[in-house]
Amino acid sequence: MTDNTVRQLHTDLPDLEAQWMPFTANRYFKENPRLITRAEGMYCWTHDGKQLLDAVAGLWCCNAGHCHPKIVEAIKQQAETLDYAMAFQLGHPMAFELANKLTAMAPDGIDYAFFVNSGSEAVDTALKMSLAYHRLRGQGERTRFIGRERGYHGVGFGGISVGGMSANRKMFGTMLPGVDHLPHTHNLQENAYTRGQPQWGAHLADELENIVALHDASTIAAVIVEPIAGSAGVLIPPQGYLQRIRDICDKHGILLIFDEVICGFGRTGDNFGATRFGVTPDLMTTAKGLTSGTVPMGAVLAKGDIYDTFMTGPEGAIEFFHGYTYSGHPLAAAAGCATLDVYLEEGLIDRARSMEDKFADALHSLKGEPNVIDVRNFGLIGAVELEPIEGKPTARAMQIFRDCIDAGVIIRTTGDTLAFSPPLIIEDAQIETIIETVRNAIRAQ
Ligand code: PXG
Ligand code: PLP
Repeated sequence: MTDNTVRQLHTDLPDLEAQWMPFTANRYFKENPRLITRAEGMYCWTHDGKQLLDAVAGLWCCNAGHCHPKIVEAIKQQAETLDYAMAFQLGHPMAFELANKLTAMAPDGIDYAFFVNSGSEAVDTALKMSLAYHRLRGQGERTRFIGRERGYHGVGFGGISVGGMSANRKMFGTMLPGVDHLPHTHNLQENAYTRGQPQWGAHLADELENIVALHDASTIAAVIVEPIAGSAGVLIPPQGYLQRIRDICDKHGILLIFDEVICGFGRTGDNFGATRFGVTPDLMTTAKGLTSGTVPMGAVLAKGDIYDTFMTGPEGAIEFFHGYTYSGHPLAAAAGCATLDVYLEEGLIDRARSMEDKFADALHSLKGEPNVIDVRNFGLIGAVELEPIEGKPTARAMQIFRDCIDAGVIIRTTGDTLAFSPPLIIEDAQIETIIETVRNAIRAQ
């Protein structure tokens, strides 16, 4: 850890009014501001000099730890050399290098990367790729998407339509038409306190057959699921569940999209959820850990067959009328290349795997604490679910979140679930600090 005495402090806060903050209680925050002004490794520092241990890697993204020197240096060098290059009909080397590195990490058969700037854009891109793919194959009537209850796929209109978190949907009208949802797999009666994948629940994948029977396979373009649902409370796929979804999609010619925005880049103790669970989708959406959170970037990874299907029109013509000004942005691409090198050179993905048992032991030691009703984990993802205070859902978890910050640890809450997703560089003693801080906060309730 760094010497605290040399850190830069910002004790004078800027005027906070003009920023409309995302997914934040704006009025509470502006009355009780807590700004992060510096970060390094496992730690962040607030404007008033408080050190915080980061148990969620920013927002599930800083997998290599904060301000990794190799990644910082790569971004600096790139900023000095090439700030921006036209992304359409021109290119620059770093984006191609990153595509090579990324597809080398992906499951066999996933050979192409399309760059975007966030997980939400990755999801919209993958949905559009699915529609266009079927149309190019003469199956343009395949227009439906199947998501899942309690899924989170970002906040674009595509993502909230296939997503299954009602708070993120209810204010925004009718969204995309023709979307249906699989049931979620969360069931405390059957699966409370499971370590890793629950045994119960693979049969819930069969609900896809009923949905197919209702709409007819010929109308369905793609199924999109997170290998592990993150934002809606860390829902681990039951044993065999993802394979059954894969089999049903194959049977009916439906594309399978894994949303790997959280599961990618070591979070599950492997390169991706797909590689850890041994199930290969047709398209994968990624973001977050791709640049270890340093520069916004996402990527859709596609099977060769999908790319090839697009490459059939006249040469010299644009094959996919889609892309972003900042697709493959040089700073993001440089950050991505350096990040993937760091994961590899420092063995961080293996490290995540080697830490998962200790992490699970520590989390599950919270069983029996007041109001704890479940503990679940996979890789370096963990969750502790709490009994809500009657009439005040989310209040208990939010109070624990605030108490943990006061005690020097950043955790994340979703509903009345506490979520954990530390940087992959976490040490044993830091796991202990996180869990004991959370234990005290739970007991103080
Ligand atoms: N898909 C999945 C599976 C995600 O987890 C997105 C898409 C959207 O990514 P962008 O980059 O557009 O935010 C996500 C993002 C939380 C939390 O604490 C999770 C996310 C974002 C912010 C907070 O649960 N996931
Ligand atoms: N809106 C306008 C007016 C634009 O010109 C553009 C891009 O050229 C966009 C939105 C999309 O921006 P981006 O490519 O950064 O997603």
